[in-house]
Amino acid sequence: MGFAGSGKTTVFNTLTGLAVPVGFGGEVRLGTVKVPDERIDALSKIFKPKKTTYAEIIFADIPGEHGAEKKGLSRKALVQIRDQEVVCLVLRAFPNPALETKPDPPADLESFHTECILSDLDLVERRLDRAKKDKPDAMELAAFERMKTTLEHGWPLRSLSPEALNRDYLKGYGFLTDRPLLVVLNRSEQEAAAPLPDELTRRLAELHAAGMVLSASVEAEIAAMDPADQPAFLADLGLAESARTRFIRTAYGLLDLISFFTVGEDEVRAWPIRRGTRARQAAGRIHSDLERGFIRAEVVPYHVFMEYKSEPALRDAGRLQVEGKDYVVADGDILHIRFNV
Ligand SMILES: Nc1nc2c(ncn2[C@@H]2O[C@H](COP(=O)(O)OP(=O)(O)OP(=O)(O)O)[C@@H](O)[C@H]2O)c(=O)[nH]1
Ligand SMILES: [Mg+2]
Repeated sequence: MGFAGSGKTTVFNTLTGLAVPVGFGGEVRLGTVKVPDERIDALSKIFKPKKTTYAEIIFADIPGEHGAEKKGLSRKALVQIRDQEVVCLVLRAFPNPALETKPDPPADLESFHTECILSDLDLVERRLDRAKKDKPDAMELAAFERMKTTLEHGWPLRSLSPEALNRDYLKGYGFLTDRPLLVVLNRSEQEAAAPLPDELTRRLAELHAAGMVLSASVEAEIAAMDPADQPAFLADLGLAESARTRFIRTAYGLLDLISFFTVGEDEVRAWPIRRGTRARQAAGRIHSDLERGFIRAEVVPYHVFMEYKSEPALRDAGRLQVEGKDYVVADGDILHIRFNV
């Protein structure tokens, strides 16, 4: 997401390695990126499966609103965000000759935030108005009143902890300020490696958002090169890692994601989940039947598996952990779900 000409499509190209034409407008585009994982590479070497599946991130590039008198987010764009799990806001920090205004990232961040607040407030107020007629659940009403006060103070809904706000009442609404927010500061090439300014870092902390810096046009060119050539070009910019690698790490940190693995001759696969997910819910990521008919999980931490390198060897050594539905899955766990439906 972002205002017109902030470099969204260029950022999209940088992250996906695609070469969608930049310049104004266009349609919504999707691009998929595999999340590299050396553990999946190693497991794949051992199992030689028919299929190796990495975790994926699907990016949607949503065009900005052009020609409008004052800049803003289009209705279409706002509707689009509702479908996304995470919002990535691109802030322009480079001079764009096609635009009259000078770059002002902090101001753009505030306008974006304000639009999202107003849009959410509108939904909340409409619900509260309706509540005057229908017979509302007192707890639901309290949740919406709480949301109203929060938004009126200019605070995003994501700042409310699960204890402070029961999100069961929010299902089907798609509140914009409840989405995790990752802000990308899109800079000129000369500043590609400079850290995020303190002012922005502080504001992002208040908004419960994560941030990162990139220089989209030059990094998009690098992303389109042969992977072997990329490190040298990145080093010239003063960067140790590609924008994609930095983005994935920031997004995983923001969402507190970890991966568990499933292995076998058919497929070796990574499954991203939120930290704290229990075995039964994790099984549901694979298939709803596995969640419904969950019996137990056989668990082997990745580093333990790599000591023995085969399931029979692990079994003989008594290193297969058997866990129930409430087991909290750890990063790198290899799971085998026993189920019955
Ligand atoms: N110098 C410089 N130019 C950039 C950078 N990122 C994007 N641009 C240029 O800015 C212009 C707009 O970039 P786009 O990626 O099309 O911007 P957008 O946000 O997708 O635009 P809309 O979808 O029309 O809102 C293009 O001419 C880009 O080449 C950057 O990091 N540095
Ligand atoms: Mg675009």
